Amino acid sequence: MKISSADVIVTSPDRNFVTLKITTDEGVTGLGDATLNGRELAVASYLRDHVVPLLLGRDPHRIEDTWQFLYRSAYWRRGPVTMSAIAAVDVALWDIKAKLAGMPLYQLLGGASRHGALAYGHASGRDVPQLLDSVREHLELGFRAIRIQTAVPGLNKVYGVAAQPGVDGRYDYEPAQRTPLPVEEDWDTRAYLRHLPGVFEAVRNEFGPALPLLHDGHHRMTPIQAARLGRDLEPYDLFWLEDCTPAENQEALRLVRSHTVTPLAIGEVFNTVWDYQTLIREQLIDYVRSAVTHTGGITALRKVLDFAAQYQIKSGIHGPTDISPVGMAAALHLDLAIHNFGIQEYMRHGPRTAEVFRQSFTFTDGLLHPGDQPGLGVELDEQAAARFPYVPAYLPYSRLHDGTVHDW
Ligand code: EZ4
Ligand code: CO
Repeated sequence: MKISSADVIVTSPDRNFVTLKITTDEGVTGLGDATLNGRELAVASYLRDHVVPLLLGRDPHRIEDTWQFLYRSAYWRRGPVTMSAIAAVDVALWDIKAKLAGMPLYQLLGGASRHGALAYGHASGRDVPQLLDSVREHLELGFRAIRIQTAVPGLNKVYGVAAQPGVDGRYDYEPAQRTPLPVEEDWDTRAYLRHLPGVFEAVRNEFGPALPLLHDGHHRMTPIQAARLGRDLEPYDLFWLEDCTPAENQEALRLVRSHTVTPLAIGEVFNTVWDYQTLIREQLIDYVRSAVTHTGGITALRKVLDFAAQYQIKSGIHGPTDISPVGMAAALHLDLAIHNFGIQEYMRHGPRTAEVFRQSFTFTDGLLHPGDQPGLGVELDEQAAARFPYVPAYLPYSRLHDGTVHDW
């Protein structure tokens, strides 16, 4: 069997998505998610201009060989654009292999290790009453673990807080910002550090000690600030504190870790195992946050997670709305199969996204399941996709009150 064509489909139903569709000479197709939020067309070009010509005529069954060929023959190592492109090829080939086997993909990864993947939803509020309402809405939707993000007094707009409560509980707090320039937000770490522990106290008082609560620091703290926040949040027993520092400097986590027992999660902007080497070997984190789609696909992320498993570190696969339903499905198959599953992030996509991507996953009693269709269980409606052309969109960025650019 040979790969006879590979097409890159860019569509923007509720936000921009890039999808790779690989077709074999026997007519079997596979899908991979190549979406890199805010830099979408770079991956589309990497695939169209540099990867698709290499795929034509190859045996679609040779997933490991294709992965190594694309990684090593590029000469230039790593990076989000390269690794997102390789991930899309990898996932599309797994989709094809599972369809040919007549099995849902998780069966080829070793079969189910659990009934479903515990998912966490995103609650947020501009003040505490609004946040408590948002938590209640998520509990009513069936979530059994909840991320807490809040506005900070004195700041106009803060990461993770919905501009307005969404329709039927769903919201995009950072919709593909369809503006010609990135939106500017303001930031003040000291104000944030003063405010956040009281918010968690209010949430615990309202919902009790059992509900798993998460929080995303979104790369904004220095190591000593992160150490203090982790310590101050200990009474509220977080499931995790995510991205407490910009973790390009892996050694910084030694300092955080030596001061707090709040569990730490890191890695949504990482793209290879090398970004985790010190973090995993020295047990400086508790959860691996990588997306399947930005870390070289199922083949590569599985290896990172197997490495992590030797240190009792678990998965927390990235699942925001900028991962397409194809990327989410890949995550769910991996979640179901691996032993060291931790939790799965789940922000629900908008209604137009569901018109373009026909999905077969389920969400029951707080657990996600990828379904039992052969392959990934996602189909792309190309006519629907064509109705939503690409719109340039940027992630926001932050400045401090004196105008200094800060990490967003
Ligand atoms: O801001 O995916 O934990 N989730 C996150 C996300 C990221 C976006 C950036 O593209 O931090 O919401
Ligand atoms: Co995050």
